[in-house]
Amino acid sequence: MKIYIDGKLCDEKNAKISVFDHGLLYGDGVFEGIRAYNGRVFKLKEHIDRLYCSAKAILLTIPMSHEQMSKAVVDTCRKNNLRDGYVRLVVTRGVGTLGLNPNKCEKPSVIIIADKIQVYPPAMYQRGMDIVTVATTRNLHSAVNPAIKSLNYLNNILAKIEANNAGVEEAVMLNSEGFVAECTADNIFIVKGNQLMTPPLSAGALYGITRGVVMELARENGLLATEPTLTRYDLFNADECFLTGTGAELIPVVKIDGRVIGAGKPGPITKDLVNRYHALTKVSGEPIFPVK
Ligand code: PXG
Repeated sequence: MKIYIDGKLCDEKNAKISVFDHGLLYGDGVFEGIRAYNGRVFKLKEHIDRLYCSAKAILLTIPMSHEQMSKAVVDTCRKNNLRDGYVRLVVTRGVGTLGLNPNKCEKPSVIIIADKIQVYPPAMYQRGMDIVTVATTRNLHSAVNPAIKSLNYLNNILAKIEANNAGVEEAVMLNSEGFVAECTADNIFIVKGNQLMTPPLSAGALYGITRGVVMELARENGLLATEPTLTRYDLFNADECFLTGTGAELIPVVKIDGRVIGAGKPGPITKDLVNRYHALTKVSGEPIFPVK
């Protein structure tokens, strides 16, 4: 595997960064997780735009244009002969001194890894997933804003550990007011009647790219897709529930905190959206290989 680091492609064993990089020392940086399907990078523009928004929010100037970044992602996929896989795009504050002042960092580093991903076992997509609400709340907007996809994922990792300790794979995170925000690496949706609902960004949800695609697919299909504030009560009494994320795609949820959701199996609206999502991933996206 070849890894892109600051304009150069290195062998995996030589793909190293400095121990003085503030991405390591302080989690000072931003990232994106992107998928490639059928020789195309899915929703590349949306991911690149979000990366630059995250960077702007932490006053990090990425030393490349949006176009150069998009090209670097596509080129890295092509050089790795990746048709279906996962791209991790990381921008760190760069090498600095021991002291957290970001002004002491010379230049941000850009890293692109094009690999494979398997977030959840395949059977879980068929059966549906059990999740639990955890005690660790989503970051406050006044602290590290939850809209920033920063290298500082410790809050989410703590929530993930709580989920693991409870014997499940994902955690529902509430915000500090007790409203549902999202999961540790996925947005959450419920279906009630012909309405699809997901927490608003103001509740502490990440502006998920998959979330946006699913809202669009739902509306195209005549569903009402809204973003109300949701409580655990709303989750427990939903007809259907599923999670969305670049890594997870769409995964049905059948139990939350011991409460069976709907019929206790993946619901018809969820299944339909899963099919529509997969169909879209196959035909849309930035081509990795020259189109003949
Ligand atoms: N919330 C959080 C906190 C996330 O990190 C999502 C929601 C879903 O957003 P997208 O844009 O992907 O629909 C994420 C995304 C991984 C991995 O390494 C994590 C994400 C994406 C891809 C891979 O587990 N998180």
